[in-house]
Amino acid sequence: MSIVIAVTNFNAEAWADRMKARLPDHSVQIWRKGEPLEGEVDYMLAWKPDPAAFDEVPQPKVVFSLGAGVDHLMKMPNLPQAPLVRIVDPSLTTRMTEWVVFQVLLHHRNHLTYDAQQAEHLWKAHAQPQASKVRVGLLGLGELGGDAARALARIGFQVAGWSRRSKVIEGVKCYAGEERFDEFLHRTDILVNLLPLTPDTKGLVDRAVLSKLAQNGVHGAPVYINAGRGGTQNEADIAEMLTSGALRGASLDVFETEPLAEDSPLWDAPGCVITPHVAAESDPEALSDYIAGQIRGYEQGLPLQNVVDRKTGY
Ligand code: NDP
Ligand code: OXD
Repeated sequence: MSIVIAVTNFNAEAWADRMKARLPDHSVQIWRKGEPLEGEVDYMLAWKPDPAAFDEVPQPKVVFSLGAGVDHLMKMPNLPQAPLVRIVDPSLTTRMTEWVVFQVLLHHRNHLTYDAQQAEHLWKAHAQPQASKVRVGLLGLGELGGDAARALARIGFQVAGWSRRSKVIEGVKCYAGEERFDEFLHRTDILVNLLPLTPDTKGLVDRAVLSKLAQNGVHGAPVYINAGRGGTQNEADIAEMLTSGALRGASLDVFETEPLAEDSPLWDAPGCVITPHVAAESDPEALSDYIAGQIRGYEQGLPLQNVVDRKTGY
């Protein structure tokens, strides 16, 4: 059985070493453009590969995305028809929940104001509403959105979420489908986007959507937070709404083009927190265990887990 690794911006050698250590009876090769591979390929491990990889690598039986998102693969016209498996792992989920909870609390507890005051050596208290007065809404209630929603509910926020199919999550008001989208937005003070990038979600969060967020929240204007994918948002609209005060704040980990351009107005937009796609930097050892476990199970005849639905794109 053989594994091929095709990655950009990841350490291919380290991935190869980890897979060899876990599956010593498998051959592991690294794909490099124009360099022929030896023999058949059973499994391909891919992260933002050069599209030529799919022309040069013999048809694999399974493709593994080395991340939770698969938009980097779904956009490739020559993606093989083999099952496409994505990462679902606690080492990733818990990190994402940390980032989301931290950003929600940062805006809720007015941390940017206190940070600016500290720079001025200014001792000045501001009114602090309780979490139970603040309505957080999550776009996406999947592996990541569901976990973050539960954590925020435990802190005491009024939590709701929106997904494609209806869901039941204790302590979380669940909305589903386009017909309930506006209702969900109207009750939301802090919007957290954890949607995958698909044809249906591309450019979804624009001025029209953000203008539907609650205008009567205890903090005043709403806040927008995104750690899903930048392609689901309109960045010019967000920058303008932060500047005009239509948005009180934002926390953005993902952008349509990464790295974010040096001249993007988002860097200096008031109340905007920017992190460089690190919300859920995950542990490569844990992800390698997950992939090796899936390969072992597959070879014993067990079904693959977390296979992407090609029709919906996630
Ligand atoms: P899941 O597939 O588990 O969840 C996706 C959620 O989005 C589901 O609740 C799904 O609805 C919902 N959804 C998808 N399309 C629509 C739509 N058209 N309308 C309404 N709801 C929709 O994904 P994960 O939670 O594991 O990951 C989410 C995304 O987070 C990834 O795709 C990736 O892009 C991003 N990510 C970012 C990271 C970072 O460091 N910034 C790290 C890891 C992931 P339903 O439940 O009905 O299917
Ligand atoms: C992922 C990511 O999709 O890191 O896992 O964005």
